[in-house]
Amino acid sequence: MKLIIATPSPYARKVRVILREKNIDFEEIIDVPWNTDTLTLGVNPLGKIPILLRDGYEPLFDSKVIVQYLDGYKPKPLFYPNDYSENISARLVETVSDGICDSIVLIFLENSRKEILRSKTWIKRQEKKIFEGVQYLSNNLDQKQYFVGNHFNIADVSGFTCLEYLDLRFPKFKWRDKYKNLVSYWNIHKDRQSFKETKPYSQIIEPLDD
Ligand SMILES: N[C@@H](CCC(=O)N[C@@H](CS)C(=O)NCC(=O)O)C(=O)O
Repeated sequence: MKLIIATPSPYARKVRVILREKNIDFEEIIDVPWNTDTLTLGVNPLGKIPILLRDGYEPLFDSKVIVQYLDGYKPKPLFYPNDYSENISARLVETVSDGICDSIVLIFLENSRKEILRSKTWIKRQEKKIFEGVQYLSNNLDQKQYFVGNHFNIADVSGFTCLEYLDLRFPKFKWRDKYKNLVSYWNIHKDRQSFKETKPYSQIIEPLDD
């Protein structure tokens, strides 16, 4: 299997972590999906990474679809819990974490436009989603070691990845000052090998002209 990724991407990171946790052999191909020569062309009509390439089968895209596929391909350890109620709760945490990352990406892109073209109202709208999303994660976690149930699953992969994406792209928020339970959580999980090997870092993207 091959996985097309971008090094800062939190969505790609979810899949990169889970492939490692499941001990599946794969090759990572680094792309910059925002650039004109992106490898997503003709592979994902939405032009987004992550994309999982499998010999003889159609490409899979969207982190949730890929993780669902990997859970079927190699069920142990399972990332979408079998228990119905845990499954829904874990998907909610994943949805909020991904949504926070969506807003961070939108702000990042808005800020890469010429200053005169940037909309403060749009940025504020996205910031509200980030602030309320992180509050949701903190309330949901409470003092637990895992977001859902008593095992590491998709909720933890998404939640942890989201926190480190905040560090990379939205450090001015300083979530560590306000959410001590998230800090304890981050400390518990930060040395996990799959997280250490996939720490996000920036890429150079082509500037947006207009
Ligand atoms: N819902 C998608 C989101 C993927 C996504 O937005 N990827 C970004 C990189 S962080 C991308 O490739 N963006 C390129 C574009 O929108 O043109 C998932 O979970 O995989």
